[in-house]
Amino acid sequence: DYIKQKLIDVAIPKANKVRELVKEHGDKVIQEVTMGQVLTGMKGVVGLMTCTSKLDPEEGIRFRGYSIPELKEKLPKMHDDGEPLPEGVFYLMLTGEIPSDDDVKYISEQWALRAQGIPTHVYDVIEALPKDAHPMIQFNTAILAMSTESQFRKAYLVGMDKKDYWDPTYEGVMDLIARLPIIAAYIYRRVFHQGRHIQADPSLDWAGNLAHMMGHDSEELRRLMRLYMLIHSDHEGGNVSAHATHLVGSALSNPYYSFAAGMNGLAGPLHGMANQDVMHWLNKLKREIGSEDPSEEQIKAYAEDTIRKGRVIPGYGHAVLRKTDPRFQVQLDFANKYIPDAPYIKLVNRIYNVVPGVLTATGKVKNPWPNVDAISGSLLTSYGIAEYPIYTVLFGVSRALGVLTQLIWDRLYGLPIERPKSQNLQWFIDQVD
Ligand code: CMX
Repeated sequence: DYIKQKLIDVAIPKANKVRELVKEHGDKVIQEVTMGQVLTGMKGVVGLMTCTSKLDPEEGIRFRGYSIPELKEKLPKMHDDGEPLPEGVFYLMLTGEIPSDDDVKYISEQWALRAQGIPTHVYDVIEALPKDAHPMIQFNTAILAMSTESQFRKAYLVGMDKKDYWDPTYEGVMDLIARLPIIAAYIYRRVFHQGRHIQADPSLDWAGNLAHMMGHDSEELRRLMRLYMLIHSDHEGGNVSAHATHLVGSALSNPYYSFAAGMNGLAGPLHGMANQDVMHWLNKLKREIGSEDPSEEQIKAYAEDTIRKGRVIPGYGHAVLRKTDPRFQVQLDFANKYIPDAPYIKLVNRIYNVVPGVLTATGKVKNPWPNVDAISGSLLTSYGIAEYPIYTVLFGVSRALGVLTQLIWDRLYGLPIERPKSQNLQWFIDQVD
């Protein structure tokens, strides 16, 4: 595997640098932290080192320095006018370099190969769950069940030098990423298509295959799936799914345990489950107004009512972003290119015209603009994937690319167990007395 050798070459000087920073500059003060920051979710507190991507409040996400529009231009594609292959962003996050067509092809082939051989007990575990168990319950259970395959655990038991931990981690990560689309499609077909499963087509790319196994085979939908898998792949280190994966991984839990932890976080309504909740909000709006085509005035009144009832408007707001999420914008561009007249897209646009004003008027929402989840479900629905509970699973398949790449890097850097200090309420009171 030439990628492994490449990784060693890139990583050794960086790992040495990390050791040097700790040893020579460990006492350097880098930040002041306020009481408010600690008590409101540690926003802005630099407590993690993540190299796969970085989030700018105004500009949005950059993967190893490249914005989404830049990636659309630079990463290899299946078709010139199509979307970049997610294999490419994985390679970029892993090695720090823009891949060639051959690199991307190699990863596609590796994943197709590694996708084979999911043990039968994983399917048995899924089948043991009720069909109406939320797909995220089934997805996360399957991820844990797959951890019987962990190379890391086996190698650790045999006994291994710390500096080699990254190697079985890499193996586990590659296997896990390769297998997630099969698991996601299996759950989708089990729950929503009477268990009529569709075999993988090893000649297809990773995301195209996912669309195929879900039973949605149009070229346009494959393109949408490639885009979806690209843009959800990473969002810096402090978001719940990335942070949870990293935290659990810091105990040397294997990639399956670590990723399952991240996915349990993604299943929360303030994080990845928001994409499903947006659709519920939107359909309830239509039902309550009694129209398939609500006006801006009607949407405004409905949004104000949501706020009055003490609820959040899903798909809007962000803990870091302070502008329209470029991940929202790129999906809107896709919709405008292929399906500008789709009713759901029209509705998304109308909501976009109204909701930021409603949120701003509350005087407390720090970011009134749409995030990635404000449109993803409407796009998928417009293409016939109208089973909302699968949306967070799709988000999860994509998120594996970033958080698991970072897990390999955590091992390459030799990062230790994470153990921040906590204090009780009296301690905080004492700080101001
Ligand atoms: N609708 C209503 N109120 C909102 C809001 C929204 N979309 N976004 C923020 N607020 C409220 C907060 O609930 C908070 O209210 P209180 O002070 O009464 O508790 C206040 O505005 C300040 O919050 P904030 O600092 O602006 O936002 P946070 O960093 O605390 O939370 C987020 C960020 C994303 C959880 C929040 O904006 C939200 O709940 N949005 C809706 C859910 C959503 O779309 N989540 C997906 C995010 C992207 C992802 O991870 O997938």
